[in-house]
Amino acid sequence: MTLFERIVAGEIPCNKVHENSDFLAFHDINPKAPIHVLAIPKKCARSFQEVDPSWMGGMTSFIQEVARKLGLDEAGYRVITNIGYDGGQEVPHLHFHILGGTRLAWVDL
Ligand code: DGP
Repeated sequence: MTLFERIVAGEIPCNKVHENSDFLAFHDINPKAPIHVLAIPKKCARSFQEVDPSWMGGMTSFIQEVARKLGLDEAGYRVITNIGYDGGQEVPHLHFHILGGTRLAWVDL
């Protein structure tokens, strides 16, 4: 079971932002911006590379709802998904970082 599956199951607590039958959003434990929320599918895919594309419509709508709920939709925000080792992915359960609350700098390489 992945860490995020354990959060979905309620075994590990989270600071929940939004939820429906397929997706969950909660605050990141180690925020990199004033607002840093993770949006995940409850059914695990390891990463964006492995997700069934038919899930992405629902995932997109869910992220838009989360952004509206957080009040980010007008000012703007950033969505990032890290994929695999070179992508810096630590938790092998597809998740989208939703970052905002300030003017974000572009990433340093
Ligand atoms: P990534 O590097 O893309 O796999 O991002 C994993 C994120 O998950 C990272 O920003 C920190 C966050 N995280 C790790 N463990 C926990 C946890 O137990 N609770 C919460 N809320 N976030 C976690």
